[in-house]
Amino acid sequence: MITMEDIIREGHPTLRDVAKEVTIPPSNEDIAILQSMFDYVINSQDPELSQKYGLRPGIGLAAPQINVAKRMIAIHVTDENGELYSYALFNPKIISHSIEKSYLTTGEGCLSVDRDVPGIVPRYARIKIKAVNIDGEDITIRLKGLPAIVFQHEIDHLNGVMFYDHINSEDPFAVPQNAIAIGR
Ligand code: K2U
Ligand code: NI
Repeated sequence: MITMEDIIREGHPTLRDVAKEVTIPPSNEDIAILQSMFDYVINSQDPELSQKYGLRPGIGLAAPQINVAKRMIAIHVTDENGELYSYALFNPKIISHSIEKSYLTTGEGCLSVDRDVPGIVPRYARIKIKAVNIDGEDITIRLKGLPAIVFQHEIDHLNGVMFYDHINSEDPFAVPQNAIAIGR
């Protein structure tokens, strides 16, 4: 079971690596790793388990965050309309995106960052993702709102990008032109 001890923190070089594609069909080992990441995201959102095991609640997790430089992400998030987006994916890729941007009004955090980094994190408002699911099947997903933001945050981790890399250093609270504000 993944706990906070397994999650590496900023300064660890793996967080700045470009993660490697997972060979498809996935090995039993890669399937087990991805399942453990998905279990973390689910467990961390359970008040009892998160308290019992000291888990920081997460709506997403990327394999580099557990020091595995492979292209795997787990996401479990409900959007503003109460629709659940629950995925454990290999080799996710953004194949198209809107020009329009969006951002979380609260800013972003990260399980690998033990400090607040205030500021607007501009994201694409809408994205289309191709990936392979844990059963080895190709899938395509269209996303907007908070789920789109979470997927971009996790895919950034696969490319060695941290959320604060996107914050405008001159004016951290500058709102990107015509961007959509997303509440949590
Ligand atoms: O990758 C991670 O470190 C998990 C991140 C995911 C995240 C996605 C989008 C915006 C911010 C963070 C967080 O720890 S999950 C914590 C959280 C919970 C509810 C809403 C936003 C963030
Ligand atoms: Ni993160």
